[in-house]
Parts: sequence; structure tokens; C-alpha cells
Amino acid sequence: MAVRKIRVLGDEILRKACKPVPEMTPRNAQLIEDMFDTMYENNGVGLAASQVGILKQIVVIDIEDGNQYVLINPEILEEEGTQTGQEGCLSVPGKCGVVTRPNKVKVRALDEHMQEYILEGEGLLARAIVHECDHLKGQMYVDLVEGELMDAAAEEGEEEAE
Ligand code: GNR
Ligand code: NI
Repeated sequence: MAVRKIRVLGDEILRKACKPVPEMTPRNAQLIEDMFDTMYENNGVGLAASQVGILKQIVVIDIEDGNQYVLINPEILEEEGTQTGQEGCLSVPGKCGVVTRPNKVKVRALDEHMQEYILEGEGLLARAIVHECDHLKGQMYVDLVEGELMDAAAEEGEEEAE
């Protein structure tokens, strides 16, 4: 279990493009494991390597659909429809904002064994895939927010009250 430090907005590394991963190495395997630990520790549904300071095209996603997705060198092939809803980011703690995203996406990526696969996501999974692929390009959701970036505290309070 190794939780890494999450970079926050203002850290220039978050604005840099990540590089393709040419091969699986013990170092990359460790990074993926640590990314899951870091994501779960912070109750996130996804994490991009740049958020832990590593400029590699690696994403992990767990939206609690029973899968732990690893996306290496992901490429979005198709987008369909739109969804407008709340979005947050572990690199922008305590904030949230409304963002319009595709409602469905089809992405091609490599898994942790460097095997190519196609992942199709809808709803939150589509939102998470696009959010994470944006991170790999150095793009942050705060630039896409419709209206104001809001304080997430009220939302969290509601969840705790349940
Ligand atoms: O935990 C996260 N929640 C989330 C909610 C709506 C849309 C995207 C996300 S991803 C985010 C974790 C994160 O910052 N990943 O980069
Ligand atoms: Ni994020």
C-alpha cells in the first residue's frame, strides 16, 4: 500500500502533456498499483499519472461497477450524445462544477499487460474516461466549468447526512 501525494491546481505538471508508455516495467506496474491505492485513499473514481507527478499516459478508473480499469496510452475513438452534470477533481480539492461531457465514449487503450482493448462507457464512466484523458493532455475540468466553480462542502454534507 503506497499512497502518493496528489498534485493540486497551480502545480505546473498538471498542465503538461503525458508521454506514451512503450512497455510494462516493474516501475510502471508499481506506479499503477500506487495509483489505485492513492485513488481509493482519496475516494476518487479515477486518477491520471500526472496527478501524482508522473508524466506518463496511464489512467486508473473505478466507478464501482465491479471493474478496475487501467488505461495506458488511451485514445478516444468515438463520442456520442451529451450529459451535463457535477464534476470534481482530486487535484482541485473541495471544489466542484457543472461540465458538459459526451454521454457515451468508446476508447482504445492498453491494459496492465499491454494488451489492447476497447472500452465503451456511458454516464459516469464516460465522464470519468474523458476527464482522465484530458488530464493526460494537461487539461483541467476547471476550464470547462459552466458558470462558477463551487464549494463542494454542501454536497459532502448531504452525503454524510444520509
Ligand atoms: O473522483 C473523481 N470524481 C469525478 C466526478 C465526476 C467526474 C469526474 C471525476 S474524476 C475524480 C477523480 C479525479 O480527479 N480524477 O482525475
Ligand atoms: Ni481529475
